[in-house]
Amino acid sequence: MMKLSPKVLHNLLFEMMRIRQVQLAIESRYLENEMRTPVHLCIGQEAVAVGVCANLKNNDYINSTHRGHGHYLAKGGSLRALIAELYGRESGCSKGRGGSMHLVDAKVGHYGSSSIVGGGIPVGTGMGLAIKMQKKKNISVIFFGDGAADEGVLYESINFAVLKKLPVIFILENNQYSVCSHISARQAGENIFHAMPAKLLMTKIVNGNDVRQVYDGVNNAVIRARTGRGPSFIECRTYRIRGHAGCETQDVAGYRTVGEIDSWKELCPVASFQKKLLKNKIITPNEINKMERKIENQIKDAFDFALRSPLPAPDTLPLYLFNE
Ligand SMILES: Cc1ncc(C[n+]2csc(CCOP(=O)(O)OP(=O)(O)O)c2C)c(N)n1
Ligand SMILES: [Mg+2]
Repeated sequence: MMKLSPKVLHNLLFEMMRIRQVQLAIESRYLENEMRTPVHLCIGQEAVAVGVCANLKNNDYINSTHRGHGHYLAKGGSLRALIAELYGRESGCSKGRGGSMHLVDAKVGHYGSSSIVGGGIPVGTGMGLAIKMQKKKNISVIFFGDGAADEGVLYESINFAVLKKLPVIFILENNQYSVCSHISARQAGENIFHAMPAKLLMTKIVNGNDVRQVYDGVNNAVIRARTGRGPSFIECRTYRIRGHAGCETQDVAGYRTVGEIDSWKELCPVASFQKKLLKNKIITPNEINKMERKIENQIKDAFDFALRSPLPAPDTLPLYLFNE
């Protein structure tokens, strides 16, 4: 494992705790029906967003998915603008027009999440091509789920990225489900992608619930991309604790067992990292308490901000449309 400073380790923990608490706060208010958007919570998957984005610079690009709150926050997106977006407010990151599945913030290199499963894959690959053609130094990182990996566009995009040696990193966030369908019903064999010779495409499988494993795996891929050696594919194995969409009570029953969910709760990426840092005396309980208070305040501030922000004015309805 790479040696990381206490400051970096604290930051990894803080970011994961923050994403978890934000998700819980959204969930707790979701049934009020004031957030008029479907939400796909990433509870249980925080280590992927944080471990990946901790390796990136502000001007690196990411493309995200419908389950994208964690990616957005980890890449430096504004919490106020996220919550305002869920409430459909003009001050939201997509001016209240996008909702939870269409977050965007070019200022921090977040070039959008998409409700089209797999939609970000060709876009992020194209952004890698743009970087190369413009001789820029940044890289393009694409988050996508195992459901998106069922689609042909992934293989076309990987082939193109390898062919053109693009600075692209494909991050497969394998939470084992596409809605209610388990991966074993959809994929032949154990590994989704392992067929390319290593020289062409660096591939790696990491424990997606271990932020250190994700960080280290992606670090190598980032170095490879930045030094012009081409794309990588990192599969992060994880689990979605909540249902496909909405809050806990809205998960449909029957497609997975309580025992399965409980066994993954035991592997919570946030609690396990917290425990590790405490055990190794890298953090104190008091420092964790302070982080919790800080996060609570940030969340309260963001919800207050969202709720006092205006809705988009009706006469702005025709703006931001393709109407040629
Ligand atoms: C092109 C397309 N096909 C199907 C859907 C319906 N759909 C929405 S989410 C989803 C599951 C995606 O699973 P995965 O990529 O593993 O992401 P996860 O929900 O697990 O984060 C599906 C099939 C869609 N939105 N877009
Ligand atoms: Mg999935």
